[in-house]
Amino acid sequence: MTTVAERQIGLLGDGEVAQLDAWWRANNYLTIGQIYLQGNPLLRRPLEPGDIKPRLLGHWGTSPGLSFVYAHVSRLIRLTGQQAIYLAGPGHGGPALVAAGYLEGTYSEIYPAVSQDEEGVLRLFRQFSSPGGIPSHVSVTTPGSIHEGGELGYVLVHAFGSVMDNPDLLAVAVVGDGEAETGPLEGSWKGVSFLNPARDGAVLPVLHLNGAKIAGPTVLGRKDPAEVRSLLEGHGYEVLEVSGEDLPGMHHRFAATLAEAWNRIRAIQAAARDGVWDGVRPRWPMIILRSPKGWTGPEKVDGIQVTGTWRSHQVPLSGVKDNPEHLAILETWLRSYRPEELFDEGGAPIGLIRSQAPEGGLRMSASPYANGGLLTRDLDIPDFRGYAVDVRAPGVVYAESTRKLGELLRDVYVGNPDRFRLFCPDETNSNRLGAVFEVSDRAFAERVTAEDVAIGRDGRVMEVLSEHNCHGWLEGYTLTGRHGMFATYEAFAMVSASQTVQHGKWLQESKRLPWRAVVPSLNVLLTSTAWRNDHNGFSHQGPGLIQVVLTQRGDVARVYLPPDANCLLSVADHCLRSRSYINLIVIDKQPQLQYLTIEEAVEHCAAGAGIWDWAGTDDGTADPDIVLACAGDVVTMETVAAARILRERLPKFRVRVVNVVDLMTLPRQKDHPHGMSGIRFTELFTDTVDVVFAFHGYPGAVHQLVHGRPDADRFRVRGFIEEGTTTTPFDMVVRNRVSRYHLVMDAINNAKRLPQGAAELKAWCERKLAEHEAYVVEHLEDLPEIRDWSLA
Ligand SMILES: Cc1ncc(C[n+]2csc(CCOP(=O)(O)OP(=O)(O)O)c2C)c(N)n1
Repeated sequence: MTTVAERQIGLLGDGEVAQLDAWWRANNYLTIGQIYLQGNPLLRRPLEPGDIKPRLLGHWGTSPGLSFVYAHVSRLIRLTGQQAIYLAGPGHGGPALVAAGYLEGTYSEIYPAVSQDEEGVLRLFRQFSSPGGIPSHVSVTTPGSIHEGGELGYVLVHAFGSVMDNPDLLAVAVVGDGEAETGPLEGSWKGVSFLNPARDGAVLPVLHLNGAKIAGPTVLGRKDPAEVRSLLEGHGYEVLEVSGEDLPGMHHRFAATLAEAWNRIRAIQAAARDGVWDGVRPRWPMIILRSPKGWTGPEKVDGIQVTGTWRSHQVPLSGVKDNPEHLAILETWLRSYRPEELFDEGGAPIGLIRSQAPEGGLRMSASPYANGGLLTRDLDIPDFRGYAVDVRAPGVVYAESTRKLGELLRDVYVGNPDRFRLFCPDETNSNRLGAVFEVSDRAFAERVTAEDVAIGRDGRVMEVLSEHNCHGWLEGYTLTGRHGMFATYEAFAMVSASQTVQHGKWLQESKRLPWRAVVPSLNVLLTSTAWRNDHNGFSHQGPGLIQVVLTQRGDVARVYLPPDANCLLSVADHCLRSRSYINLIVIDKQPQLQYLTIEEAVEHCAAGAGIWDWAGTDDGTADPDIVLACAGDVVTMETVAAARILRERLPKFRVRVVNVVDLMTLPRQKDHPHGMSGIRFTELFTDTVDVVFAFHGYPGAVHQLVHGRPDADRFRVRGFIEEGTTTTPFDMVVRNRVSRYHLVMDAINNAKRLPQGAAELKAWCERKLAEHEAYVVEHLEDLPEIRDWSLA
């Protein structure tokens, strides 16, 4: 990287002001053109109503602030060679970022039809916010973006995730003041408490206090500036401020402030990298930019103030096609940027503007960091078979399955010191993944005391009590090409469920764009599940994320419910190697019965679902009397136990046990790429026999999945029906009517052929349930025959 004196970066010569100003004017012009124009793109003649789009869509208000910052960061890159990416928190300022990519040439390189001439400018305008075109937000289609900014609140989490283990990267993250009111954003300032200046890159937050959101003032915009400063200083930042609207004064002041911030970052990093860091968490710089919303736009419209107010948020001039006065204001506004000076005869940006762009991949719109698949290197994963539980017979050995995964992840850490991280809201040990601490501490940049265990500056296990931070950091980490896993309590995955949805949309969209290199999958491990949160009560019982992921498109959504440790290892290995999916893995952390040898597990997981001959009484010669199906560890145990009861007490009753690991094998092939063939479905579930399906999550999910399969109504699904409290493990399955006794009764009630003794067995089940109820109230734990149950 070039060494440039602070004075040189911070001081703008006259030529540089002209250059910055021209670039910014061109960007503003192109932004407004995208919102308004469908013809006459460079105003080579007077504006006419026919030049105006029929539907005026887009956001002007935030855009000039976004492009102002962009212009200055580009200049910094040119002077210093700094690798930087740009994240626009108010992503609704999409046209400004699209315009930036266009002015840097990247847009035309990726989308040649949007050429560097008048025709290309027209295409740029016409495609924006129009059918078959590009969305109004900074989206997957926007070169240089890893952050859509549609659902506000995540700009800093993405920025922090992107710089972890990327020591050369600077992530400039513009935070909207409306966005700053969201819970996730407020929690995300804490990212600095987890950065290591020697090993990680830097985030430069630019809090853009333009004072307004869609329809009113913002909290931070109206607060006493001293309070805002205290708030951010309290988070650990060195706060630099720039305010005003005067030009070129704002250019001078912003350039000086940006230079100060960058030099401060470089000094922090140099100290840490030269080994002279005292270990105290650095006070990273950030910038507060106060500039008017809709800066440089029409001051007043119809006598009402627009610039500097919420009225400039979207389209400050409406009804332009039919309102000659508004048409005239628009023309004056567009001409105020002097387009004839900015674009040459052919319509290409003039050399002065083009020379503002950094070289090649240093252009923020072309940064490989923002197209992370280009930088992805496969994980070095040891053979997962080496971590297997020794299963000599099914249903005999108990083991903590996630502990085995923890051992595998430990060795993934060892093999990939620069490209794998585990993200977890303070539960790594609780989730039995603590083996990772044998090789890495938790990352922590705040004060460490003698009482702390496995916490330190060099740690790379990310623990912060914020599902939003964990999820968002992992997104930023994977979108810049690295791999990871987010492990969380099942119930609280709902805290960040919306992020899961948004990331799924991003992945889905990116598959349509050949220039977007595929990135590693987002792996989410849900553990401490509903069925074993009996000690924590109803608040901790919620398997809702499965439901959420099921609704996502088949090209991105994957849900796995490994029943035991060996299946978990096989599934985890598959997910860690995969690309561009949301992989949801659900398995509890408590000691649980183990069923399959590692080789059987590999085969079972590859098939996604299979008949467990050893569990049932179905000899395969004819259709069984009933199919007992299961997906999920605890309900699998109940199913295997139910099958055992039926075998012992109704030996002539033919029971088939089917276990489903990959939930997405259930839908039809046309509904999901993992869907099993009709022939295979019939082999497992028959076409006519009733299926009692014990499911880990909400029963409706299975009904949704088997929709369209032969006689789907024969699926009787038991699952979590929102019955929960502080109780025993078995009482949880009883309360939700998915216990072994309920399954036996369901099997009897739904079988077409009933052997003798069925009525007596049902009565026996009722007695067992009554016995259970009385026992747990009296002894505060489950019956020994339940607690210690196995197939031994
Ligand atoms: C989570 C979320 N809630 C609501 C919205 C709707 N919305 C879009 S823009 C906006 C105002 C944003 O204000 P600010 O962050 O200050 O951005 P700017 O003023 O720069 O446009 C709102 C509420 C959203 N996009 N995301």
